[in-house]
Amino acid sequence: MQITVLSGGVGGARFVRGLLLALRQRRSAAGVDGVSGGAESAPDTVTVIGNTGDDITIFGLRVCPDLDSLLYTLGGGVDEDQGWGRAADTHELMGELGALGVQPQWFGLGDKDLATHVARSLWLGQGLSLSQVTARLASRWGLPDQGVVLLPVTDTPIETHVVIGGDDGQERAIHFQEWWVKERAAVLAHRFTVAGLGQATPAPGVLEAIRGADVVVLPPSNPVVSIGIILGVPGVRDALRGARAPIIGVSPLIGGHPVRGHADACLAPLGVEVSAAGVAGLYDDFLRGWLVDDADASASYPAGVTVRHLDLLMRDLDGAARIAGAALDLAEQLR
Ligand code: FO1
Repeated sequence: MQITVLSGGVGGARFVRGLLLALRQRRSAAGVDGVSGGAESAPDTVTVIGNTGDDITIFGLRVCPDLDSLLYTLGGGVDEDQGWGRAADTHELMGELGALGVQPQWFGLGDKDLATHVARSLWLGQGLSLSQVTARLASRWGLPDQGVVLLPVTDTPIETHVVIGGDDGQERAIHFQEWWVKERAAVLAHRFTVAGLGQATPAPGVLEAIRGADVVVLPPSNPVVSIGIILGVPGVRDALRGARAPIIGVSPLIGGHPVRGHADACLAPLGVEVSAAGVAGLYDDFLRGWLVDDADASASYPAGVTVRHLDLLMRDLDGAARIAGAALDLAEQLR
């Protein structure tokens, strides 16, 4: 199977890790070798299209938080408690920069994590595209061995900015990370803008991965600042509308609350109801199947979308595999 996933950071990465387990379980139940496939069966390929709107340049280094959460989680190197950054990292460099008075200090970069940003920035500076750089990093983390191809949604630098009200009553835009991390999304967002989006083109392989997929999955990532940014790259939404594969989404909201992150603060400026039904409405021009939590079973969903309910809390890897398996089952029924 060719499975294409549109992903943000932490939630998307944990979902993809569960998806890989679900695929291994299915292949083993079917008596087929898990990773490489047997002669009688081609291996599964999971292409992950990652959001790059969260990207930021700090200390002259290009940081791609969602791509890195995917790399570290799938590669077994993530800080499991945070869901981002490296496990058992130290913060010597940030400490020294702080002692020198270098700002910002609100964005915590561990020493091992910084190696990724140094390498990425070096390679970008040498003329490699973000896709090429991401492929190198993916090899370091063993993604190809797992049948995973990680693509940034675009090689064009894009950055999500949040328009907020200033103390003087004038609006001003701040970088998404400043709003998300420094302000904890507690400052009212008036709207989101994405610098560079108008000129952005899908990275090589992105549209092909959508058009050629057997199933496209939207994991429980933020519908506005993760999935919404991917959908905003010219050509991506049209490719989804024209996809031959069923497109299955997993609600990031349970009982009207985000499982993690600040999806509620992101939906409010759009005037979208903070609910599984509200999020489904954002995708109703291409969505075929929608997984919601048992708590949201009785809501009314867009016509033409097949809804299934289950326990959607991804407590651990097995839970993520169970949810990913339900997405594959629903795709099978809709194919
Ligand atoms: N999230 C935080 O809450 N605080 C941080 O200091 C922080 C630093 C950071 C550094 C690298 C990285 O890849 C991610 C980092 N994150 C941090 C997570 C990130 O801000 C967000 O969770 C995502 O961008 C939203 O998907």
